[in-house]
Amino acid sequence: YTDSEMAYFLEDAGTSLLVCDPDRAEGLSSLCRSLDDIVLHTLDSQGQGTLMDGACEHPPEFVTVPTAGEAVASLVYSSGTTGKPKGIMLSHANLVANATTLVGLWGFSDRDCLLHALPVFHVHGLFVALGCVLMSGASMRWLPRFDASQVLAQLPHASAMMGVPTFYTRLLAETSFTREACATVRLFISGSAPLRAETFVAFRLRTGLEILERYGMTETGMSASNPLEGHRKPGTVGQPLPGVDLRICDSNNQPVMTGEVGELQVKGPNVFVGYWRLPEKTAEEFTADGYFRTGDQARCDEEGYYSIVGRSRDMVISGGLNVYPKEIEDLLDVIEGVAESAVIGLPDADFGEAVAAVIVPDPDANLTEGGIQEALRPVIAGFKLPKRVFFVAELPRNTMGKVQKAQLRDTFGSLSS
Ligand code: MCA
Repeated sequence: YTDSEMAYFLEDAGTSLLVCDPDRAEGLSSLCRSLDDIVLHTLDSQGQGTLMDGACEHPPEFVTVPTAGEAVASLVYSSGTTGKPKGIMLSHANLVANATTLVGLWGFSDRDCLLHALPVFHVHGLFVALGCVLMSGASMRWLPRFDASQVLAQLPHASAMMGVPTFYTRLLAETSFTREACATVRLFISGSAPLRAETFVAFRLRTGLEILERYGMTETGMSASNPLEGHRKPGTVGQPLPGVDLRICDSNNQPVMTGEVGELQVKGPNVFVGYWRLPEKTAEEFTADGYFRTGDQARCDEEGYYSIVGRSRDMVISGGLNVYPKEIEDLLDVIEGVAESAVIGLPDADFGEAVAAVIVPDPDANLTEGGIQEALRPVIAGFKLPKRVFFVAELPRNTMGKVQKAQLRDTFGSLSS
C-alpha cells in the first residue's frame, strides 16, 4: 500500500502504534507524526528492528491479560463498492471457531508441515494458514512471497500448502512440477478466487492429487469446503463447514429452490462482529434474522455442494486480491483530461481476472495508457493498477444512465487467453 492508502487506514483505525518494515520507516514516520503522534517501530524479515530492541529491555515473563471471546481481535481492511475501505472486526471467538473447525475438517496435526507463501495481510495467509498450524501444533516453512522455484525447492519438506489459483497455474507452468515433486504433500488447498475446472483437472493429471477448493470472505473466515475424504467437485466450493449455516435467497431474503441462483447468506460463529465505526453499514449487510449477505450469487446442487456463479457487487478478483472499481474510478476521474471512466475485470491467464480501465478523454486531451498508469502508481497499491487502459468516445449506458460493464467486458475481451 502507498503512504496515502496507509494514511486512511491509520486514521480510520485510531491507530496508536504502527510496526513497519525498516524500508518504509522514513515515509511513514512523517505520516505518523502528522496523525496524532502515532508511535512507529520497525521490524524486518529477520526479526530485527526497533520493536525488538525495545522488547529486549523488558523481562520475558508477563501476566497474561484475560480477554472475552467477543472482544475484537483484529481489524482487517477491505475496500467496498463505495470506494472507502471498511475495517472488518473479527473477534477472538471468530478466529478460534474457524481455526478449530478447519483443523478437524482438513485433518491438520502435529505431523503436518505447511508450506506458507501467502501474504499475511489477509485472512487467508494470516488466520486460515497460521490458524491451522497454531491450533494443531503443525510446523511451517514460511516464504516471503510466492515464487514458483522457491516453492518447488521447499515442497519436499511439506505435507500441505494453501494458495490462490494463480499459485497453482504458475506451478503447472513449471515442467519440474511433477508427481514426484509433491510426493510428500497430502493436501493442496485453494481459495480467495474461483479455481477453474481446467486447472483442477490439469493438476490431477500432473500430480495425481485433487486441489481442495474452499470458500470464504474476510467477514466470515471460511464458510464452505470440499471434503478431505470424499468427492471434491471441480467448479464448486463444497459444502457448509460444520456449525456454519449457508442459504441462498432471492431479493426478499427468501430461500430459493435447490439448483436456483440467489444471494449466498451466512450465519455462524465464524461471522464477524461488524464494520468498525459503521453501525449502519453493518446493519445493511445483515438480514433481519441475522444472516450476513455475502453479495455473491450462488447455486446449491442436490448433494449440497455450492457453486459461486457471480457477484452482485461490482468487484474484480485479481490473483486472489479484491479490487473495487469505484476506488480506482474516483482516482481516474480527477486526472486532467479524463472526462469519465469505468474500471472492469477482464479474463487473464495468470491472475484469473485483471484490472482494466476504460476512459473517455476530454476533447483535445492527449492521454496515453502509460501516462494514466504513471499517474495512478504513486497513489494506489500495485495490484490495483490497471494492467490495460482503453480509450473510447463514450461509455455504454442503459436507459437509467448506468454504465454497462458487461458490454465493456464483451468489447475488450480478455487480456490473455
Ligand atoms: C501483484 N501484482 C498484482 C497482483 N499481485 N497485480 C494484480 N493482481 C495481483 N494479485 C502486481 C505487482 O504489484 C507487480 O506490479 C505486477 O503485478 C507483477 O507482479 P508479480 O511479481 O507477478 O506478482 P507477485 O508478487 O508474484 O504476486 C502475485 C500473487 C500475489 C502471488 C498472485 O498477488 C499473491 O500472493 N496473492 C494472494 C492474495 C491473497 O492472499 N488473497 C487473500 C485475500 P509492478 O510490475 O507494477 O510492480 S481473500 C481472503 O483472505 C479470503 C478470506 C479468502 O477466502 O481467502
